[in-house]
Amino acid sequence: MNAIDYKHAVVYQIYPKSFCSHAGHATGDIAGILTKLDYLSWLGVDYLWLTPVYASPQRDNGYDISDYYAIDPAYGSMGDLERLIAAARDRGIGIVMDIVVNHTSTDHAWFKAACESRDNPYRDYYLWRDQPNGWQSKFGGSAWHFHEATGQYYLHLFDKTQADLNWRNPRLRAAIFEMMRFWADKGIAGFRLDVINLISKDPTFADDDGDGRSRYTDGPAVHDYLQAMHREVFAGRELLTVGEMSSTRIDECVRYSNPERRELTMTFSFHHLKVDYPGGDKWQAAPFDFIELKRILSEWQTGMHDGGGWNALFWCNHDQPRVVSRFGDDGAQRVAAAKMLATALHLLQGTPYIYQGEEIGMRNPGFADIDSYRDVETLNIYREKVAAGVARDDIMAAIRQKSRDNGRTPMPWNDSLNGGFSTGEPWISLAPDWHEVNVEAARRDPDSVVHRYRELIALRKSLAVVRDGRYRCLSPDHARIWAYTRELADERLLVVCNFYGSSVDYRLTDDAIPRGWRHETLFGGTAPPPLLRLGPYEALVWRLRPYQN
Ligand code: TEU
Repeated sequence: MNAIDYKHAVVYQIYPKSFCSHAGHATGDIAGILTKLDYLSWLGVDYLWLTPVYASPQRDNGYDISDYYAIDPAYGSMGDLERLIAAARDRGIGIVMDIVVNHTSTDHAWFKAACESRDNPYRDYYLWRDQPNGWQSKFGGSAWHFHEATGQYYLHLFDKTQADLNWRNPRLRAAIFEMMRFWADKGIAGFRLDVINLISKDPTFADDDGDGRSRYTDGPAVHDYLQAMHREVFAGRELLTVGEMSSTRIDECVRYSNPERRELTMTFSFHHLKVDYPGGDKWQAAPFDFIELKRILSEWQTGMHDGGGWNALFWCNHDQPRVVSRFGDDGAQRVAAAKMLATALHLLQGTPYIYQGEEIGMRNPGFADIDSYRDVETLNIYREKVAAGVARDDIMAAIRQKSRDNGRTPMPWNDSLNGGFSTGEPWISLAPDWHEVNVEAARRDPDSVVHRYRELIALRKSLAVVRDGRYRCLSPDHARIWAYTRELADERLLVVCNFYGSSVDYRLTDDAIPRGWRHETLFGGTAPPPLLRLGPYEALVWRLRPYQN
């Protein structure tokens, strides 16, 4: 496959810390990833996105980079990474590096120099003020931290050990572009850009009537910076570039990803993953709003298609709970629910991302005790809520449902010690069901979730309508069914998904299947239209074509 052929591609996300430890350590390593390339190639994915493996004090699991040019020794060496790039390339798989340029670790040499004095040449690589404003950190508390020795506050939109960079400084921009060229020249196939739509802050640092996000989200110069990055790094190279966009809008994502604008290839947005945040509050246990989920995904499908943008499609990543627990059923109907969720997502327009373990239907681990959690965001929020007097049971119910650690438990490969993740004691416990839910067991069972993922990946490559068809929602108001079509001139897909655990009858609308067209069943039951009976968590997919074809 042509490396930049992203419309046919499927990306697999690896969280190296929890993927596979070759060395038998607490955390995974690059050598461990190398041992799993044959599995990933069997699955059929085109790219592997590695979350950050650079040198880091690991306060935010690598999203706090202290040296962009070095591999963290816990993951291996630069030689290991070069071997991975080459071995993946031999299998037609590209490596996508995660680049974090909104902030660095406070252990980075630039920040240390910036702290030496107010007139140090690196001072202006970061954002300093005499007084904090009202902006809040996304990990809780004020976004400003006082630096005693120089008597000013620095901005940190995330943890206080993650200092925000000053993109208005042309020297900083040049240093970032140079670093990115270094990685591109190593032969990687793309970049995933962490919170890239937060890099341009309102230079007046004015407050808004919330936590400040409207002053730095999709900020004033962000498109200029990305066009500069394109000119300086991406132009003339075949790279998949995906931007992580926090609290963004469709029109902004069209700008980021429409090829004519020369910014990025595609964007991640998160609105569909806030449908279980009641009143916008993540830290309350709550069921998800199914109608809202459909509404948001439908709006993004149509808006991005019409604007010539391109969506990155995903249910899971290292910051999110497991989708089968979240929007499906992690009890008796786990397998059906996981297959249905995969089918609903992979037949949309965009580039699907599979997060490690999603393809075997991994569940949230359900850790009941705060000592089982490792994530900085989870631990901060726990402290904050306890201090505010919230009952521990209420906090723990929310953490069990929402913590980022739900997605970070080690990958279970087989039924041996620690699920084959490592012979050493893992840095965080495995989900307790690993004897049952592991890669070996899934591959053995032809009806398991992993085989559905494999089929969906293959389908995307063989059917033009999966890549190019226009999306139309047939059931925006139905309480249990998400039905949609994808439409090209003489080919359609009909996708009907039951998001709940009991059977339901669904009557197709008259225009779902054009008169004189026939249907071929790709997945699910064979009931004749227009009255369809869907089993619990069933996904039914028909390919529709005119009779004469
Ligand atoms: O995430 C950005 C982000 O907005 C989410 O972390 C979100 O705010 C968080 O999950 C709250 O639920 C990226 C990375 O994916 C994440 O792992 C990093 O912690 C963060 O940036 C900072 O680099």
